Amino acid sequence: MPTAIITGITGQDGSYLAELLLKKEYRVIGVARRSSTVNYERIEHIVDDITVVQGDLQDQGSLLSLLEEYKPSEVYNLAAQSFVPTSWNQPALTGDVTALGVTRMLEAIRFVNPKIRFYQASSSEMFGKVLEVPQNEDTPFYPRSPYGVAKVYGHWITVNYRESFDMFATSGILFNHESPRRGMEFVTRKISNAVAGIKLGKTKELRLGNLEAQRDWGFAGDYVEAMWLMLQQDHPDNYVIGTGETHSVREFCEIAFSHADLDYKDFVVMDEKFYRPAEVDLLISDPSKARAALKWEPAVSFKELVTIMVDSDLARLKR
Ligand code: NAP
Ligand code: F7E
Repeated sequence: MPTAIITGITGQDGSYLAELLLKKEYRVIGVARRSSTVNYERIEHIVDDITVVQGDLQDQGSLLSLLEEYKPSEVYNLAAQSFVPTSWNQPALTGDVTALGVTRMLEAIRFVNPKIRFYQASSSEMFGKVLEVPQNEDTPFYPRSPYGVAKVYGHWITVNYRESFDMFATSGILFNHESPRRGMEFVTRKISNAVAGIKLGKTKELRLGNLEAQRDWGFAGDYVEAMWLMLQQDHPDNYVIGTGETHSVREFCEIAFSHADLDYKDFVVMDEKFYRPAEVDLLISDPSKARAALKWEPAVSFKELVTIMVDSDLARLKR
């Protein structure tokens, strides 16, 4: 039975990846940071099938101990301060966790067992003010937030440990992926939750920032499959993962509200508060390398994703 360590187990992707690895008969060790209240909402249904251990990307010793104790063959580094607006309010913390945290995990692997296969959760935010459309593995980076800058560091330190120490260190450059488990502050979940609230008479309006921003949105359940596939290859590499389609926040609103027989124009209010100091206007992936090398394809379409999220929030709020 292979053992995998997942940092960020309490997050959206951590929960889907744990489900996938359990199906593949892995022993799953999920790393959660200590908090005063337990935060297992996304993993409640599998918590008895995995081992949740305390650890923190800000604490080198905790990472070393974990690797020594559980002897994994694969480490998936999904933990991060991942909300872009927070990265302007807490830029140093974002750098410490999202950038330096990667080095701490790579160092722990180098000391304990450099043969461990390592996955780094890199991001399309690294492309930022895009220098090429669509974006592939060779597109230069131009990050537009402290989060994007931290992810560029995380990406390059992963590549550097691969080249310096011959480690199996892979970087998955994933475009936005969403699900009913997405955090409430991200725009897709904010919209699906508001649509459900408005439909059920609990909310009156939805305040949003830039409706024209365009993203390549896929379903998180499809994307964790790509993470696993990357670590099953003969060699470590970098892969872009996305749908190859882009849609605006406005389009997301149109589909989400109309799925509940509502018109978004009656409820969406523009609010300067949600504009960013520097915006990423357009992201669209070229995932042809992943398609060819990993035989990976997303299964859920954009429209399906929107309706799955709205239906899930409607069901939840009705309960
Ligand atoms: P998420 O839901 O925000 O989850 C982040 C996880 O990191 C949470 O479990 C969080 O724990 C944990 N964490 C934060 N600080 C930590 C620390 N100091 N030590 C240990 N754990 C810590 O993010 P996600 O959407 O699942 O994304 C997973 C990864 O992929 C992240 O690295 C993200 O930046 C990256 N990514 C995401 C997307 C996307 O569209 N979802 C796209 C590209 C890349 P708490 O629950 O305690 O906060
Ligand atoms: O914003 C616009 C906003 O916060 C998407 C993270 O997982 O994906 C995510 O980062 C777009 C932006 O995600 C609101 O300006 C409009 O252009 O849902 P988001 P993100 O910033 O793309 C990448 C790939 C990651 O790696 C990150 O970790 O939507 N937008 N109005 C809004 N965004 C929010 N949050 N709230 C609004 O009211």
